[in-house]
Amino acid sequence: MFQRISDRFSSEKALRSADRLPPGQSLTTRFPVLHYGPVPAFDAKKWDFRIYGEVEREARWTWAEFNQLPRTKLTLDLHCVTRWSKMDTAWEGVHLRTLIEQGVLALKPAAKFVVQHCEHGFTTNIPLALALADNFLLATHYDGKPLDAEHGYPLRGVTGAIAERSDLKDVYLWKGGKWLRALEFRAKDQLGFWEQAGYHNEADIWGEQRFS
Ligand SMILES: Nc1nc2c(c(=O)[nH]1)N[C@H]1C(S)=C(S)[C@@H](COP(=O)(O)O)O[C@H]1N2
Ligand SMILES: [Mo]
Repeated sequence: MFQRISDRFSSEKALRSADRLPPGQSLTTRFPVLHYGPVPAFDAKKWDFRIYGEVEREARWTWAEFNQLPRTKLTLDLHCVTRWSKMDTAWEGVHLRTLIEQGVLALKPAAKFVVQHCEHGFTTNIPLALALADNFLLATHYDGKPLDAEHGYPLRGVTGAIAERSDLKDVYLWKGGKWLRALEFRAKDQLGFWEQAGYHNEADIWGEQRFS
């Protein structure tokens, strides 16, 4: 027990000096589950994923169609506003910039913000620049396996920090919506569920933008 705690302190110290552990955060090796409301059931026959708003063509994909999209692997450090951080998490899924590059998705110039729409009406909003950045993924897999139900199966937004990529904007984990069903591209920003409840809209982990 004591050895485990002292190991954790020495890895926290190493990560802080490597600029990977943001202020006010502690390491965990578990994967905590955080959300409001019940875990939704998945029915492949009814599930769809929609893209709408400031786009050239709105889209609606079935689960089978979503699984045909080009895939990307991504390693992220996750930082939760409730002060846990989990490093080196391995994700796989669909990257929005790839969809644009391959002509699957075409945005209108007016698109500046993205709202993630999830089951049960949960929403979270991000700037377009973050939605297209290397550290945001529409994830179907965690650690080589399909997502666990409580972590968002079958699809979630996920965002975090990439080691050595200080050029990216890093935000708290709530900016990734679990049980994702649609992306709405918008000209104007619109606060999501936790943002309306008092969480900071920008959510920068290095500036500790936790609450507004
Ligand atoms: N649909 C949905 N997604 C959500 C939330 C939620 O309440 N509903 N909570 C967010 C919050 S506050 C956090 S910290 C992360 C937690 O993800 P995890 O449970 O996989 O750790 O999910 C985010 N995505
Ligand atoms: Mo959270």
